Amino acid sequence: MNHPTLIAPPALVRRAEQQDTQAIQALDSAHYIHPFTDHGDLATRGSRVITHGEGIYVWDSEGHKILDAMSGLWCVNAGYGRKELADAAYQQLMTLPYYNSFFQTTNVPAARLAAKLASLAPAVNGRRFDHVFFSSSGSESNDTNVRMVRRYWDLLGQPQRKTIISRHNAYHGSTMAGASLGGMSGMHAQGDLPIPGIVHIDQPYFFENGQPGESEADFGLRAARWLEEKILAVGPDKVAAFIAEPVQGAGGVIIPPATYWPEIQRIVDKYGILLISDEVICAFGRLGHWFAYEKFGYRPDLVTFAKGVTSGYVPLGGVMVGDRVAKVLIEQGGEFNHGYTYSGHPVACAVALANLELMEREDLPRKVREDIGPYLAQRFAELNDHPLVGVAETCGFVGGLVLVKDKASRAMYDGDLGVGMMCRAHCFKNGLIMRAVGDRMIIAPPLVMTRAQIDELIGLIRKCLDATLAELREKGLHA
Ligand code: PXG
Repeated sequence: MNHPTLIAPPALVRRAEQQDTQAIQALDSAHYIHPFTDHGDLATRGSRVITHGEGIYVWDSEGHKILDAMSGLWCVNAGYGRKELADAAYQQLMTLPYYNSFFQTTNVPAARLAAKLASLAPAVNGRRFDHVFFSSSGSESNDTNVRMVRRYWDLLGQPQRKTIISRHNAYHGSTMAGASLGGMSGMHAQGDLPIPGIVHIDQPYFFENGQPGESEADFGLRAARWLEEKILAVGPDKVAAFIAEPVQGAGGVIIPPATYWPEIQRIVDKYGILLISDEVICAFGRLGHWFAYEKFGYRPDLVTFAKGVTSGYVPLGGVMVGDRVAKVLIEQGGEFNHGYTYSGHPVACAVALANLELMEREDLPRKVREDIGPYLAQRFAELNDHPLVGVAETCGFVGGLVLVKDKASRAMYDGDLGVGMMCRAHCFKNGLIMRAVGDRMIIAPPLVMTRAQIDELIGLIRKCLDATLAELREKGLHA
């Protein structure tokens, strides 16, 4: 890589590699409750212990080098081992490790970062994003959105506007509000969710929901109009907001047809409801822009962010608050009874500032938009010739491909067979991290990838698809 990197100091790396994998796995299994994990299953398999990273690669405690095509969990946009991010954290820790922003106080990095983010968020139709609310995660940010949206309508004398419309298979976090806004049925089934006042429409997934003979463009319009139908069903005077990811990430990289977002914009405008763009995955260069609404040309009122703002080096999230909401909250709102201990955490904000400077200097959003994004698109699309692939497509630096039983009819495998998980196991075995969402295999690589590394990635994916196909044939499950 041609940028300065900080690999964990060699002595530390050696120490980590000398750790007895089994001893760590035993501690892990005995004491650590992992997110979204079946612990019975984990105990029998044991955790993979990741010890260090550099550039687009991570290493495990057995010394395996793995190409991380998921940027950790969609967040390590600047790649691993960036010394200046570690330096920024160290400097800030030594200067002021913590102070709150509650009682008429602020701190230097938080104020600077708010201004920086405001300068990066493009105005749309004269509406600006001059204000930012900070949290520590995407989930907290979406909880903030629910509170802020309801407060906004209360202040405007329309307290009956409480309902927020979201989409099935969306992911908006794991707190009570986040999981309710999300459309994951598995999450709703645990804990009596969604909470009241949150309803869902279907996702714009052409591969699955397009009708025979229907063009993708027509499907995009039809899918957007589900929003209008839901607004009318709930009652237009009761709807507060619509929330959506520009491209659904955790749902399996569902890229909406080009007609979808303009029609959504028309509908939210027609009924005057707020639009929340959840860009926890899609912002900070991921789709080739600082913010993804810019790519699709719509005009959100609130933008959720997290992950890539610090490249995941430390936790930070927040909400970009557009003029429409900020004006009401600030001019008419009095005290907004909401906030977190770590809102505007100085270390997180200092790392975010360093990360955004790094991304600006290396011109990563433009690189994704004009260089490595189109190259990834071209190389990833070549996988469409593989017998297991129903469709392979990317948007900026996210991509997804569907594993199918029959290419011609696009028939899917029985979900219980776990073909996606089978493929994921082959990826791990071959030094590649790719995620399986059902039978969709997805990627979101670090934005610092070179073209040669994209070639390496595509070679690895093909190898893993071949291995999956061979296993399916061995088991008599593929012709
Ligand atoms: N919104 C979106 C769009 C997200 O992708 C969140 C909110 C919540 O962020 P926090 O920081 O609270 O986790 C996310 C997070 C997956 C996966 O399996 C994706 C996320 C989190 C965990 C797993 O792809 N995205």
